[in-house]
Amino acid sequence: MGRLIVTGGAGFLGAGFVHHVIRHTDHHVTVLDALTYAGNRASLDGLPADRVAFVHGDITDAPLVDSLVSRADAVVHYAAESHNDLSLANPRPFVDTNVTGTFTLLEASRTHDVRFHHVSTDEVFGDLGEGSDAPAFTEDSPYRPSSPYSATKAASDMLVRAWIRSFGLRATISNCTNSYGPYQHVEKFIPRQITQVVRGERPKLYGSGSHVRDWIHADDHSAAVLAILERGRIGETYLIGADCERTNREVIERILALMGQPSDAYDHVADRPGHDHRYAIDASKLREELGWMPRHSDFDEGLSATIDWYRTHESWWSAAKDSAEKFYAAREGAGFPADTM
Ligand code: NAD
Ligand code: TDX
Repeated sequence: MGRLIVTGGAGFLGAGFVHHVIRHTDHHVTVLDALTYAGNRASLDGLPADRVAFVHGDITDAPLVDSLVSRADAVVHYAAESHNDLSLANPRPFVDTNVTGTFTLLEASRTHDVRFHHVSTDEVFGDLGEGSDAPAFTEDSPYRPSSPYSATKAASDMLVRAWIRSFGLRATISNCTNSYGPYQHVEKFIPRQITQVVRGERPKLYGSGSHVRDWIHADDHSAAVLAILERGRIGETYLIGADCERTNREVIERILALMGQPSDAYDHVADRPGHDHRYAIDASKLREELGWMPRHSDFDEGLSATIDWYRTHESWWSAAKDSAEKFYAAREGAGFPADTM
């Protein structure tokens, strides 16, 4: 394989993947990242300069993308606008980056016959309904995205499938569940609640908190992507998940307990419009074909380590926390979303 381009490598999962690749392989990596509000160069600190290069640029910049891809052996595509709440406030950048950006990368990869791996989400399948004991999503589940974010991710998956079928692009797709761990932006659920407690504020639970997410540690997600990149069958989609379903209420209560707070020291706030109720993934294909297994299967242990990381890396998240909380406060001040209170 050799020379990888990792798009979005200054983001949560992209940075985690670059660290994973440097630890476990001898590949060289070029990170292509626009350093939006979600990117942080410090997430790449400590990596060897002779194996990791950083290019500050946009995946919609076709000449730049073409020039980088022409010198690569594979593209691992993480870059995206990734936050559902922001996609409800302003969907435009989601279409630009997630759809047009993916298209730009696909065109360059087809031109230069470069192996492509597309990192996507379980949210493309929509949700399993309230109180549902419906079986988890599989690779054959129909696409039924709910939010502007998940709709643009679904669109990008469809583009990749079309480039495989129509142009013979050597590509694979992965759809993973909610990931957690170090370097995750503080707008997201788990780091938002941990950093609330660190700052002496109360965690914020949307609606009743009965919504279910299927959690996986970011390092297990990275290991799965690497296995698919190196050993996955071309043209195939693999679902990634670690069988760790929890309600949001349970997760907040665990965070509070692990941080020495009373388990009811949180606020219920207005629900997210169109809030997906439950996600769950059946990762049998990945486990059986590629022998992948999650290593961080103890959720409490993973949460404790993540809490320690945020406690000891306040300078990494402090400025982002101020702006994320301004966004949430403005939204609540505007009565968001009045009709679902
Ligand atoms: P993130 O928001 O933390 O990081 C996104 C990165 O992409 C940032 O560094 C940002 O600067 C960069 N970026 C954004 N627009 C860009 C552009 N136009 N050009 C170049 N770079 C750009 O996101 P994340 O949580 O790390 O998610 C990464 C990928 O994994 C996304 O494709 C997401 O859909 C997918 N995914 C995430 C999760 C999760 O739980 N976080 C789960 C499944 C799949
Ligand atoms: O303050 C909060 N309170 C709360 O109850 C926040 C920020 C979220 N929530 C709820 C909403 C969701 O049910 O927690 C759950 C998780 O929320 P997010 O962290 O925003 O994640 P989600 O919307 O589930 O999407 C995530 O997983 C799939 C990532 O952000 C996506 O990029 C990924 O594709």
